Amino acid sequence: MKIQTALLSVSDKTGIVEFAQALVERGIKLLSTGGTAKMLAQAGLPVTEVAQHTGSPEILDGRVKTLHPKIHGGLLARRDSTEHLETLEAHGIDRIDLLVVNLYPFRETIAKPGCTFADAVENIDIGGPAMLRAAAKNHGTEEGGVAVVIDPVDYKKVLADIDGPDGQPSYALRLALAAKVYAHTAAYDGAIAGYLSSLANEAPAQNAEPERTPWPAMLTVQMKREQTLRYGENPHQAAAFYVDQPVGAGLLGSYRQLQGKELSYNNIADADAAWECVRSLETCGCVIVKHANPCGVAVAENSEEAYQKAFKTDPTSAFGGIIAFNRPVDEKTARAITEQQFVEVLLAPAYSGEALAVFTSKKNVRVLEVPSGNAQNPMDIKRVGGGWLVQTPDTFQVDESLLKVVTDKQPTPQQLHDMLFAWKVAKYVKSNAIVFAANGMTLGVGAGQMSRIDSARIASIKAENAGLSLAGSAVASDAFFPFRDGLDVVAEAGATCVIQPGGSVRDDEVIAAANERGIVMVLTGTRHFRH
Ligand code: 93A
Repeated sequence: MKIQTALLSVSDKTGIVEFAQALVERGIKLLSTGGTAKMLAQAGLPVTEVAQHTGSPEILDGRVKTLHPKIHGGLLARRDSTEHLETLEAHGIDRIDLLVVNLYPFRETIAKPGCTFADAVENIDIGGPAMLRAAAKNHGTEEGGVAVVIDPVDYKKVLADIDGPDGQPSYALRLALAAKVYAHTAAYDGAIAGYLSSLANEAPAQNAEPERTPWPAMLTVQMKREQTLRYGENPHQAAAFYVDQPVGAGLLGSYRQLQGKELSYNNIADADAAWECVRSLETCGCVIVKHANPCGVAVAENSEEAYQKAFKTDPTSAFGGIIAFNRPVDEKTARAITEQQFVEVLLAPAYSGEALAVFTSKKNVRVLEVPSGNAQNPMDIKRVGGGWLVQTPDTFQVDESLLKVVTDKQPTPQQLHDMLFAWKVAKYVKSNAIVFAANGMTLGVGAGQMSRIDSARIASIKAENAGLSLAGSAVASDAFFPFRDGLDVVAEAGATCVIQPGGSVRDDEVIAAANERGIVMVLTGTRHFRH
């Protein structure tokens, strides 16, 4: 069925004049609402106002413009039903074969600072979604149906099909466009529900039960597609990187890529792990990450020294790693990295011109600048089948005043320093995490094991492989030792002080073991699981 009539009613008027012009050139009659019609008429295009077409003027400040049987009948009549088509005839209703609508900018409106409730409500589009849903429902069959366009990027595809052998949008295109519509209207309604329920949570009725959690009943997130990625975690998975709107300075989403190959999905995930860890260090530091776990973390006088120390923890794993700094990178540091290892991604708040010149010789290395800032994600979100798990981020920090010494032996200032450093790193290591450290440098990292004792064993084996001595080192355990065996392993390896949350039913047994071995143990009272 050739397209006879198109209805155009758009808030985002990008490309609409050119598209309408192309439709007119193909002999298609245009119907349109107030603002859109005005724009088309100004461009010299023949257009009939919907109000004139239906014989009903726009009323209630435009709240009712297209809600009319002449519009919805024209969209909804089945093209393969003689009865439906006869009904149209009987009522003098024209078929509408192409619908071009995009909605009142509700999400953009509520994102504006100072948006009033009245602004928000007036930007809830009613007539637009009604037409979109009607047209999408009637996308039809191979023979014919309604094509519905919600996104200006699809204008070209529709024209290409009209110019093709069928003279109308193909069934495949109509189906894809219909699916896009329902996804869009669902998200649009979700945003409205989220907005209203957030207000409902803000102002509880008098004498109402207090809210037990700060979580809104509906959640709306604003994200912009920053980048379509070549693939996801694996080549058979499609992927994209979406960035919060607005994104806070200091968070990975605010990065600027200065050189190098396109970022991959895994690059971004690992870069985030490295960046979050390095920005938690107060003094000049470096973090090397592989597969989302730090394989070397160090603090030092300058970035170059910090890098050399971090590299020493595990030179084997550092190969192909992601390296993050919390201070500007200079030429010396850049040279140390490029001469010593293969690196996938570099992150720092700034680079000197000389450092950037060094990296140009390694043109594949992705160099990211992340502006300084201390924004935090407002929430952590994890996808599970059919839902999302939401939590506040793990921002809790212990300091010396919160530590409880539980052994006979008291820590020396150096031990305290080493334990707090190891503890800081352990927070960024996947559970079960065991981290050996001394003198502002990790010595062995055991990550992601299902039993704590295995993490302890792995951490000490790694130190041995890297030729590092654990004698006199500090150990952090991200959660309590359920039995004394894990403690025995780290003490055997040479650790002389241990920091851990405590809270196991066998704490007494574990503390007794520490006393027996003459080592120091301090409890934080808080754990840092990371999954
Ligand atoms: O106010 S509405 O909810 N009631 C309607 O009947 C209606 N019909 C179209 N909003 C309605 N629209 C929307 O108007 C469209 O979704 C589009 O976003 C906008 C285009 O208006 P104009 O052409 O006047 O700029």
